[in-house]
Amino acid sequence: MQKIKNIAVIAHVDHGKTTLVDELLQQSGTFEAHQQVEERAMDSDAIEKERGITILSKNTAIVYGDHKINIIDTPGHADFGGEVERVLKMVDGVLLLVDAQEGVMPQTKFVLKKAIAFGLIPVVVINKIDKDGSDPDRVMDEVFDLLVALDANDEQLEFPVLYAAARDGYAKWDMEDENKDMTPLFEAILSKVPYPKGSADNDTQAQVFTLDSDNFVGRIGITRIFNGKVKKGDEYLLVKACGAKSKSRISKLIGFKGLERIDIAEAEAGDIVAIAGFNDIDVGDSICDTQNPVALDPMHVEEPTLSVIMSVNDGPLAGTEGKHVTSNKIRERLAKEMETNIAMRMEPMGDASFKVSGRGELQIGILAENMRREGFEFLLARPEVVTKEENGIKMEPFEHLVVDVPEEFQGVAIEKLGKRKANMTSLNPMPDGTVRLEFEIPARGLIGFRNEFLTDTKGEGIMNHSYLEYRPYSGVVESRTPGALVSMDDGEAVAFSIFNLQARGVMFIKPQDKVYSGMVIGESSRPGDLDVNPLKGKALTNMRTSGADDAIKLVTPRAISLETAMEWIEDDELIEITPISVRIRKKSLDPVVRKRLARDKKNAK
Ligand SMILES: Nc1nc2c(ncn2[C@@H]2O[C@H](COP(=O)(O)OP(=O)(O)OP(=O)(O)O)[C@@H](O)[C@H]2O)c(=O)[nH]1
Ligand SMILES: [Mg+2]
Repeated sequence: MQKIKNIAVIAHVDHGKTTLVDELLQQSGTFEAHQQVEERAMDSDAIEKERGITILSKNTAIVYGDHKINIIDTPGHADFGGEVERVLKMVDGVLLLVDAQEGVMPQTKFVLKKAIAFGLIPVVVINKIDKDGSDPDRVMDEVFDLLVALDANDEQLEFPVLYAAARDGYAKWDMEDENKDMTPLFEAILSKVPYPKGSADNDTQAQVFTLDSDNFVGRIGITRIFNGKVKKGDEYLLVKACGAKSKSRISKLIGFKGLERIDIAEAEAGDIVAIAGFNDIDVGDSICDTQNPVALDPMHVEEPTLSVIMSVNDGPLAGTEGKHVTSNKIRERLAKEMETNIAMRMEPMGDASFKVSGRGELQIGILAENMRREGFEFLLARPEVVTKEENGIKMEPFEHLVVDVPEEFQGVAIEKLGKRKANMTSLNPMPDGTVRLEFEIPARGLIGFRNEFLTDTKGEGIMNHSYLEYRPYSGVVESRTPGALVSMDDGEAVAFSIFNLQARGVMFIKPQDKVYSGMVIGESSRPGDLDVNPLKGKALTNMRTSGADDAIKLVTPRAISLETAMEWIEDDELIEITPISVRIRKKSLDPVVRKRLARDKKNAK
C-alpha cells in the first residue's frame, strides 16, 4: 500500500496559502526541470488570477521521498468558508498559516474552529516572518490562546509550530535556525499528520468533495477514498444525500500529480482521485460497493447568511447588451451553480425572479461576475441577511469584525460602528502605531459599511470579518444617508448637463453614456432622491464665448463596479448587470409611482 498523507492548507485571506503550495510543488521536485510554472499556480481560474485570491478549493499531489502528499489549497476569504468546511472532512491534517505580523484574524478563527471540531491537529505555520513588523512570538501566543478558547484537547494544544517565509521558500522549526528550504515543513507533514484510517481490504466507500467536468467524459467527481478500492471499468453504487441510489461503471479514473492529471487504472483507500462515469454525481455523494453499500454521512456546511433577489432585466435597455436574458436561462445557470456550490442556495420566487443565498456579498458578486462574463444580463436587488426563527424569537447572523486603523481614526470607527449596532470586544494598540479593534456586529450592519469606512479612514483602515453565529434580532440599523440623483429622461448623457450636475453630488456617468428615466446617475450630496436631467444641452443663446465647451471641466465619475453597487444601493433600487455595463436604477422607473412610494414610506415612519 502506498504511503499517503492528506492535508488542507487553511488560513485567513492572503496569509500565503497558495504561495506555500507553490513552494511545496517546486521543492518536492514535482515539476520537471524545464516546466514553466506561474506564480500561485493553483489559482487557475480567471477571476482568481485577476484578483489574486483563491475562490475554489483545489487539490494537487506531490511525491516526497516514499510518500504521496495530497494537498488541498483552500480560499481564505470569509465568503468562501463553505469551501473550507467541505474540504476538512477529506483530510487527516491541516497546515494552519498565520501571518507573522497580522496575527490571528477572523477567518483564522473560523477555519481553526472547524478543524478542531473535526479532531484535526493543526501544524501551525507562522508565515511571512520576513515582513517588517513581524512578531512571531506574539502571533504564537495568539494561536495558543485561540486554541484554548476553542476548547482544543490536550493533544491539539501540543500542536507543532514552524516559522516560514513561503514566498522566499523556507520554513524552520526555530527562529534561530538558518533560512534554508522547505525540508522542515515536509518533515512536519510526514511526522505530525496521521496516516489515513480505513483499509483497502474493506468494502469501497468514497465521497465526492468537488465537481469538475471534461468535454469527453462529462461530469467528474473529485473523491476521497475512505475504504476499499476503486477500479476503472468496475461497477459501483452512487448514493446521493437524499438517499437515491444508482449503479454505474467508472469510465475514467484520474490521478493527480502536480498540476497534471493522469489516467490511472485503480486507486485505494486513503487517496484522492477524480472519477468519471456517473452522470448525476454531486458534491457530498458517496460511491460504494454494490453488494454491501454503506454510505458516508452527507456533508454538513453552515447555512447561507445573505441573500439577494436576482431577476430578469425589464429596463428600457434590456436585451441590448446581453446574450442570455430570459428567466429560463437564468434559472438553468443558477441551478448548475448550486450543484457544485454547496454553500449556496437558490429559490425561484415567481415573476421571473430568484432568491440566491450565500455567505456574503463577495460570493454572490463573484457568481454575478461569472454570469455576466458568460453573456448574462439580469437585475440584482440589495443584499439582505437571512433571518430565522428559533423558539419564536427572530434571529439574525452576527459577524466577528476586526478593524485595524491608525490611532487618529479610532474614534470615528467606533462611532460609526456603534450606529450599526456593533459591540466592541477588545481594543489593542499594535506595535506599528495602529489600533486593532474587535467587534461583534449584526451582518446587516456591515452591508455597505466598507465604502464608508474607507472614506472615514482616508483609505488607511483595514477591515476583516467572518461569520460568528445567529443571535436575536437587534433592531433598526442605520443605512446610506445620501440620496440618489435620478435621470428623468431617456437618451445619451450630455457633457454640459453633467457639468452642471456636478455641483449636486458625485456623478456615476460620463458623456454619451446611455441613461433612462429612473436610472441612478449619481449620489446626491444631500439626503433624499433628486430627479435631474442629464440630457439638457446648453442653450444656444446667451453664451459668452464660442470656446466655452473647452472650458467644461468634468470630474472623473465614480466607477460603479458590481461590488460597489451592491454596497451602495437601497431597498428601492436595483443593479442592472450586463456583459458590458453595471448600472443602478430605481425599482420603479415611473417618477409618479416613486413619489407616491416615498410619501407612503415617510408617512409610515
Ligand atoms: N512578505 C511575504 N509575503 C508573502 C509570503 N508568502 C506570501 N506572500 C504574499 O502574500 C500575498 C498573498 O499570497 P497568497 O498565496 O495568494 O495568499 P492566500 O492565503 O492563498 O490568499 P487567499 O487564497 O486569497 O486566501 C501575495 O502577494 C504573496 O506574494 C511571505 O512569506 N512573505
Ligand atoms: Mg490562495
